[in-house]
Amino acid sequence: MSNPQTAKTKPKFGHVAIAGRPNAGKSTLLNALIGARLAIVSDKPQTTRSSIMGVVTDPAGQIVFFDTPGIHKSDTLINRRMMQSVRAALDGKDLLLYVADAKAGEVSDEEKQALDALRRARESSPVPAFLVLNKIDLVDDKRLLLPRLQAFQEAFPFDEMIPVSARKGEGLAGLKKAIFAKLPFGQPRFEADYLTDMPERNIAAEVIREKILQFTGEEVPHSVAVVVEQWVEKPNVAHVTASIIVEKEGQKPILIGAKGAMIKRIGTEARKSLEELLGRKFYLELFVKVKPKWRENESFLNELGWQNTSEVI
Ligand SMILES: Nc1nc2c(ncn2[C@@H]2O[C@H](COP(=O)(O)OP(=O)(O)OP(=O)(O)O)[C@@H](O)[C@H]2O)c(=O)[nH]1
Ligand SMILES: [Mg+2]
Repeated sequence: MSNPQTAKTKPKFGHVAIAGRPNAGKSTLLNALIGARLAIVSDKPQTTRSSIMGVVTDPAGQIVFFDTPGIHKSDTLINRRMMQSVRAALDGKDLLLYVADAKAGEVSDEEKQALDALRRARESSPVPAFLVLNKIDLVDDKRLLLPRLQAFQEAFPFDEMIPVSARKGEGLAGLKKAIFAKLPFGQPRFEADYLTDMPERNIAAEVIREKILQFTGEEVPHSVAVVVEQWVEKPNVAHVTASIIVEKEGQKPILIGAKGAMIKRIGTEARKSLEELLGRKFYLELFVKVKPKWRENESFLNELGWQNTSEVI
């Protein structure tokens, strides 16, 4: 017989993947759950390019989350690599969170395609899946949520459906509780203050890319990659040199701006975010370089950390 006292105190441990369409709010959700702005966020689709791990430590146990790139068409080499990263992140997890935009209305064709990808990914290992209906702060008439939830339930056999606002923090306590209820018992595997396995170099590159996504228009975002070239630790400050890679000569002046105003703004804001995230001082030096067709360049993508895997979602 189980003792209710021990059942209550026995910790839970599990791996949870966060998937969904581009722009659904997956990275915002990860950040809200772990309480740090670890994954970069923007209003442009395809912001996240590779899987990002974030650990939540709670009195109920520990959850290792994996934020993933939005599920979209694998039409270029970079997009195929992004989808391989989703596939790898879904593999062997205890639970999947499928994030969808509550304000987007009915289940679109793109959404159905993404759910098909999820279904295929689950074929090898039938893990439970929750629908996280996000951005409910944008739905004024909350009665509209019910038919949306029903439409999703018809499209995919979700174990649970939870409406939330990742931005406002609404519904997140309930979501966490539902996640813990589904996870197996297990001891924590990380120190209580452990946040991620992401190397600081990658965090710096991502923070710089976030500022570029925020400050530049439609033309630039998908053409940009950031590479940290040098990282020198000095007594009170880390000197970081990074290159912003673009595809065309014409994109260089957009990033540099009039009298260097844009690159200065990107650098200043990235430095502030980095200092807040990593809790120490940084000195950032940024360069802009042109590398034609880098998104189709196999060795450059490998250098950026998108390893090739044989499976495609
Ligand atoms: N109003 C509102 N906006 C949200 C909410 N969650 C996310 N957003 C916004 O939605 C946009 C996309 O958020 P992200 O977290 O980058 O979305 P994502 O799913 O990670 O996107 P990709 O990485 O491109 O797949 C950003 O502008 C967020 O601020 C929410 O709960 N409410
Ligand atoms: Mg994202």
